Amino acid sequence: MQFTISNKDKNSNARAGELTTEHGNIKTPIFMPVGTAGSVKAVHQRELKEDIQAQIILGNTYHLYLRPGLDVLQKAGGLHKFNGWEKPILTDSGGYQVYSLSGTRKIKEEGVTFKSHIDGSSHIFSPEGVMDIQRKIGADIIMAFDECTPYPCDYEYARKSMDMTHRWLDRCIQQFDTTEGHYGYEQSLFPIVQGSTYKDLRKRSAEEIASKDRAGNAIGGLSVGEPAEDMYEMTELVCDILPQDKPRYLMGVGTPANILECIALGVDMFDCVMPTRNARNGMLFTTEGIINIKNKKWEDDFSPIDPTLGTYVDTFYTKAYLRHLIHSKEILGAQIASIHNLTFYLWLVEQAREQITSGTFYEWKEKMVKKLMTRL
Ligand code: PRF
Repeated sequence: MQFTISNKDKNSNARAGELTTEHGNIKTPIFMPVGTAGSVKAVHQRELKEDIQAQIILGNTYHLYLRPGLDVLQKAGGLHKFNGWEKPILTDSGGYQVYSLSGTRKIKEEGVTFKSHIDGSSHIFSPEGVMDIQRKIGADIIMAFDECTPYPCDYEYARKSMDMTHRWLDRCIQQFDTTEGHYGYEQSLFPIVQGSTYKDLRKRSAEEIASKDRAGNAIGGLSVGEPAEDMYEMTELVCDILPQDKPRYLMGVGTPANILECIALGVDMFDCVMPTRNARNGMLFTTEGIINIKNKKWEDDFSPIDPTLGTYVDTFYTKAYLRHLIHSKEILGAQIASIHNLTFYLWLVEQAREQITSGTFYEWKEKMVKKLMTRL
């Protein structure tokens, strides 16, 4: 995997670049739609590719391992073949889903034992096991096994957890570097910085992760309930330490404003369930600001959803019709709203990229952040 930076912003740490994988190139900064169980909820692959123009999507080790399971994925020839998405895929390691989804779980040095949220069966995720599973799923980018600390988190817990995440990383690297992919294309391992909201821990973690010299690096443990200011402070501190010439991925972030602020701090890759999850509840991110489509205000507004974006759903369907569909819990409402929100997120990072390239990113970002968070 290669990463080339084409432009750097003069007034911030934003950069525009390109990441090369064997399933295609990814122009950065990029937003990655979340496809937890091998599907981006309510959106099919042709829409993802042609309307939304997604360049890479996410999958989750935790979900895919539990269902459909590795046998099916291997027989299919890997996740790309199974779900028909031919472009790059990144899988999260389960280091986060195990904590947020499974019921009872026990974290030990060896790994995490947990019960499936589907049938209550017992499983263990270890750093080695999670490398093997992600090899079999076949993502282009795979994530190290980590513990994402909750917020708030006391200093001692955060320190011990971070040290364990670092020891787990060494085991991930050992396993990853002594095994091969199953499907003949290259896979790359990204380690994850932790350290909660403690500056000294974040610094140590970023130095440790940087020293591993992997193809890209991730920042975890943020956007878990801490104030946005803390998230920006930690992201800035970590970006200053992580290598300049490698992509930086901020996990699970965030709102459109969070994304623009973190691009300014030097982040290249983002993912978040917000555009799809909020879409299903009727919250739309638009080029003019945030809309709660359920509000009475839109009942007889027959204007298109967001014509600036130019996609089929944004120019063809009206706000009033989408409001009706969401109120009636029609599946089509979830589909239209999800395609719209993802198109908006991909449009936003593309705009950021163009602004970085033309040297006007910082001024544009300041204006956009205010506009995008306006409630219409
Ligand atoms: N670790 C992993 N996945 C994640 C996170 C993390 O800390 C987060 C935190 N925002 C989202 N997804 N492995």
